[in-house]
Amino acid sequence: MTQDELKQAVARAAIEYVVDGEIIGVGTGSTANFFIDELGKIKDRIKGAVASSEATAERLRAHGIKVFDLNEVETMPVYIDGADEITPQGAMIKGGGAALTREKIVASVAQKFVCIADGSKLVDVLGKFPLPVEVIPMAHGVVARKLSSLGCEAKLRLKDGKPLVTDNGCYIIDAVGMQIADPAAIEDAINNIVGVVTNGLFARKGATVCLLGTADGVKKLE
Ligand code: ABF
Repeated sequence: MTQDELKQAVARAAIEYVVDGEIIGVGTGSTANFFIDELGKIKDRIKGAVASSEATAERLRAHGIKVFDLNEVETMPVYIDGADEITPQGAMIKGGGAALTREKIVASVAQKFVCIADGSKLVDVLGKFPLPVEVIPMAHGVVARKLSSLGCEAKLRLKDGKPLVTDNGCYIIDAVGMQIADPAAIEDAINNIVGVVTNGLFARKGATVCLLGTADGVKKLE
């Protein structure tokens, strides 16, 4: 099976977690896109969705799914999204698609986080994938220096030669080469750096369930 077929398989399997008549939180990225396409097929069963990025909102609307502003929603039963890395305990690195802050906000409102990923994302120790950190633009220099002192190479993410600007008008620094043995401690430490909006570690609130696409079928970790 190709990587896309594995992503499609987990996207289909995640439909089981959609609660009829409710609002669902929807993530960002290629796996989440496959999920949105599946959600489009059963859109009459749900009230609508909250999106973790402008790109996801656009795709949801293209399928005729109503997109709610998060401020109109107090809680939702489930948030479904991909990850860049995930441990068997459900701690994740996210933000390769630069949507980490909105993903973390929407996930914080959901009762359950269902992670959908192809099997290549499962790791024992997080950190091979560069850890994204969203920063206030005027603070990118100072934040990069403080991140470097934690033992990584801090690289400002660029797009077309200029700093990539997130949906929130901020920049992303990728922390390369960080060995993340204690994800919750590192999540807290980076969030405590002044100028950081949030970082891509989802450990304090990780995945409740992970659906992993493998050659032997979809495996469930919970
Ligand atoms: C989002 O999509 C991000 O947090 C993560 O960076 C990415 C995973 O991408 P893909 O599904 O394309 O592998 O969930």
